[in-house]
Amino acid sequence: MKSLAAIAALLSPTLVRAATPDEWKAQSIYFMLTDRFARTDNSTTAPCDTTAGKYCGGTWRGIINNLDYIQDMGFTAIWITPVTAQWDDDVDAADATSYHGYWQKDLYSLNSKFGTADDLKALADALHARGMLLMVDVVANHFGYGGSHSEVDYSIFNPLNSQDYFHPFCLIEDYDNQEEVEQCWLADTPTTLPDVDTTNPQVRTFFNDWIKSLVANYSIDGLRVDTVKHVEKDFWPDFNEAAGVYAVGEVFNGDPAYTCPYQEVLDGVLNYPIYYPALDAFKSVGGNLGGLAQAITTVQESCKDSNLLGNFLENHDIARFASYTDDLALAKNGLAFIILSDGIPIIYAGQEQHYAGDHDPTNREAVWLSGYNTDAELYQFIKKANGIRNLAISQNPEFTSSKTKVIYQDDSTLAINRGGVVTVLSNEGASGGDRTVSIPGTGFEAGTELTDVISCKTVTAGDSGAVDVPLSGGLPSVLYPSSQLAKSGLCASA
Ligand code: ABC
Ligand code: CA
Repeated sequence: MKSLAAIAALLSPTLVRAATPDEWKAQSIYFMLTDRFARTDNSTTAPCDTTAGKYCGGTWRGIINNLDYIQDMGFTAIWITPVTAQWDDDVDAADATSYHGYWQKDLYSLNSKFGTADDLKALADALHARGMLLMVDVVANHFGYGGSHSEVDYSIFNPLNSQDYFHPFCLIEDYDNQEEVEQCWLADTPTTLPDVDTTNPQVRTFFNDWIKSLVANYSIDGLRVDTVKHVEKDFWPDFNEAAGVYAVGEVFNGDPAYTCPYQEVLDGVLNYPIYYPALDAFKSVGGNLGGLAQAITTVQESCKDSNLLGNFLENHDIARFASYTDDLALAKNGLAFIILSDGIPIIYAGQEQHYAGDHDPTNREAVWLSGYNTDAELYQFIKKANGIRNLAISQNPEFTSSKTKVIYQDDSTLAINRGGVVTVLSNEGASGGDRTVSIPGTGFEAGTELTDVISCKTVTAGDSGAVDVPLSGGLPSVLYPSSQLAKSGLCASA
């Protein structure tokens, strides 16, 4: 018997998608702050001073207008910042504002700065019509209020309209004290973040009912869940279940022993455990590739399923990659690793334009100011890396479940094989010279012609799958059988 969801999907294929964790394994995600990606008027000159912390005018309609830019880079999904109504929705406060969307006051209303309910539904429809998915950011840990903890008027919150639904005030100071991390408040003045008493059964019912309706009302395919480590673990399984879609949680901690256990209560977590070693490997010439090789194994062993983790090298909370180094070859190696190793790649809007903003709030530059330049070097690189990943997924049903194997490593080279895509990474940077590295055990049959989809040069696999890989200018090499590139649009095959 077909499930109701399956019948509904048949009746309305573009409206009902509710994607499962397995379907998400095959996606590649472009993440944006709605306020900073695109405006309804399509302006590419509207100023946006990141340090002012004000709304810059991005909207859901703006995203709809620029989906070609995202899809042509090879992305199959987008993640947008929270959609709920905010404490200063219509007020431009003297201080920072809620342009990021993490200061909610009403779960059942939308942030009118970004558009109407119809606009949000139109975004889901526009994505689905392209075969793309919508991931929305949600917050259960706190609400937001302009003022200090002692000034909060709880009656404006919906549906948690009473102080009884919140923890008494205390500020998180010791991030090693888990009880404090869960029960105290994340921030206070100028904006305070009243911490929800998520142990209260009635509160749990509120959240589970809400998430179910949000996903249904706006045809949401997946969730990015904020501040997961600030809520007790046993809150999450029912929440994830009520959502009925893949959920990837934010657990801001680089230690796999701390972060991976959260994958027992949510489908996935953001891959902070691989972020730090990946940054150390590529943020400077001569970076630590051995540490990254080690981390690949540790994460595979510590997390329930490394292919359900969300991989990234940048986001709105951390310094952008280009703030460490403007070396494009290093940036390309970092991107190749994030896109072609275990997990679901997440690229933060502006990364493709090599934006160099440092910490919050300067890392939140408006993408329109780049003019959506599709000739940008990293735009074209991401397009290739996503392209080969999407091709491998379409040709190899095992790709999304296969695990990255480290097949070679020396001081300046790290070679990995995931699902038949061999990626040879370098930490030499753009001034790296020409060299040839012999990579053993690539898994390719002797005599197979391989194309490096980055340089479009070909090599032939030797005995036992050993390949002499030419590297130049510190660029990564991504090897795939030439015969399988036909009609892919990669290299000369277009
Ligand atoms: C605003 C200002 C900031 C100011 C802050 C107090 O107020 O812009 O300059 O510092 C939203 C907005 C922010 C805003 C905050 C607070 O709200 O986007 O602009 O900051 O009003 C999520 C979201 C984030 C969002 C919120 C709140 C949560 O992604 O955008 O912020 O809804 C903690 C939380 C994490 C949160 C992050 C911003 O803060 O756990 O959920 N992100 C350590 C701690 C982490 C901590 C992190 C950053 O510092 O362990 O818990 O994250 O403060 C590694 C360790 C890590 C360690 C890092 C630094 O080093 O393994 O554990 O992280 O080695
Ligand atoms: Ca909490």
